Amino acid sequence: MKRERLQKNFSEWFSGILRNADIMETRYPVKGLFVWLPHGLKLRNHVFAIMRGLLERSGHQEVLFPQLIPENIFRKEAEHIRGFEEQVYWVTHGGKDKLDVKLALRPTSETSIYPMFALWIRSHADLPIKIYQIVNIFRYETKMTKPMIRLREVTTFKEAHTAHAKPEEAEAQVREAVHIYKRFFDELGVPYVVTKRPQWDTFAGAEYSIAFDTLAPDGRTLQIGTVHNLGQNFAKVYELKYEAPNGKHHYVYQACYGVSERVIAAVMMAHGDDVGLCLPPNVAPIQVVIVPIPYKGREVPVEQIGAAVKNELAAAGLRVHLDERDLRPGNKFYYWERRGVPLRLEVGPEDVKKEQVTVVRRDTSEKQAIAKGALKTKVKQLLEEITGDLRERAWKSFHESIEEASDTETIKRVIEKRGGIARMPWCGGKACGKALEEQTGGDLLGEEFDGKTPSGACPICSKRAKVSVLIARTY
Ligand code: 5CA
Ligand code: ZN
Repeated sequence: MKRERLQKNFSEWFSGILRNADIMETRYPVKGLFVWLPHGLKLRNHVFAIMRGLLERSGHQEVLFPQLIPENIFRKEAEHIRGFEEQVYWVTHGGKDKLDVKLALRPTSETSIYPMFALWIRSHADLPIKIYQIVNIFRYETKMTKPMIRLREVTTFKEAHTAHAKPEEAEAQVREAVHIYKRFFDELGVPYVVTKRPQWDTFAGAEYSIAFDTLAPDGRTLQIGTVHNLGQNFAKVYELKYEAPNGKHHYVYQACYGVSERVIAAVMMAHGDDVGLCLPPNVAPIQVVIVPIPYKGREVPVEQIGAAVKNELAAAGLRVHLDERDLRPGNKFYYWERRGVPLRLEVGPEDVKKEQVTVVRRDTSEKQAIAKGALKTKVKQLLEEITGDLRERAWKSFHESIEEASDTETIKRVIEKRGGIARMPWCGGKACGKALEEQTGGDLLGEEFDGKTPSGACPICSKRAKVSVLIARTY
């Protein structure tokens, strides 16, 4: 698979794919808002089904909260407001009437959910609470908007919110969330680094934030998920208190964690190539496409076998499509390649005669014949192989883009010239962190979660390094 055009001009590749692979209509007349098209929406639903499964299996319950938040309630947590003030859309009128209390379109849902937690939490027996919802949110983003990546209406915001009796339980919840997200991205074959964001880049209202970043083909990192330890910051302003067995009242400890459709962009960019999409079988809307190759006078057996193959694979639980359109096979091949269908089956007169089917892998273009009797087993096996190979290839190239650096010149070379992530020693001081960002043009992603203690000195102050930190140019 060639990824030259993709790496050289990622933006153009990305917008081309959205249109040509029937993922998204980008001409909606409001900036930062886009339309999901059928193939894209199916992809989205498969991706988020994996997330739902992971959350349900770890004891999270799905809920659905309203989209509007009264201003007075929204404004309770000072840090949170400072972080979101500039990004909120306000509803000020109902018809011709000016509303007494303005209503915020949720930019995230802490301030909508936690007042209800206050009503639900009475005793220690009500804890822990672990809920999630998949909803739309609005953020008036001022950086350049981009479909799926930086939206003003995020249509697929999965946010989980928890409450616990003890600080160590909130801490453990953060670790569980990190584990869930790792499983999620591993299922999608999307490579990532996990870092603890520097203090100045912490989520508004959180004690600390853990973030997942992947790498776009142009060498910039993309934050694809975050996990926040909220401590008691929200509990104190929303009066989230429980009664302990000894009759004393305590504030709860909280965590929240979120991902958005940005992860779908990450799937597309991790596995795509110059032809177009290349989707992992577990989320591909169509896993196998069958293209009949009829020759004059021999159409009938080809079409019959095509239909039989389709029925057999569908009965085996695969998402399979038989392309019976009146188009040249070559055009059909290209059409499905662009859409990222993992396997193509061809049935021609020669296949009919030999009682076989020809199968072509989207990722490697490898072609082989499968005997009719082995079809089901072999197709399933190939889909599994593709899943593994895609993940491995993506991780390999990701690892190759992370380089050790001990001085600002090397950092610049790593993140600028080639594009990638530099790992370097850092004293942990804010002034040095800011200086590093300024001198290299990158952003500190943060200290690696569960990272090793570094050897070496901070490139700015030359003091012994406290942590290993990652730096990159970011989206
Ligand atoms: N309440 C917390 C956790 S649910 C929260 O809002 N965290 S967040 O702001 O970091 O957002 C979670 C994730 O949503 C981010 O890591 C990012 O991947 C994604 N995201 C945030 N803003 C946007 C946006 N404007 N467009 C697309 N995705 C976004
Ligand atoms: Zn320093």
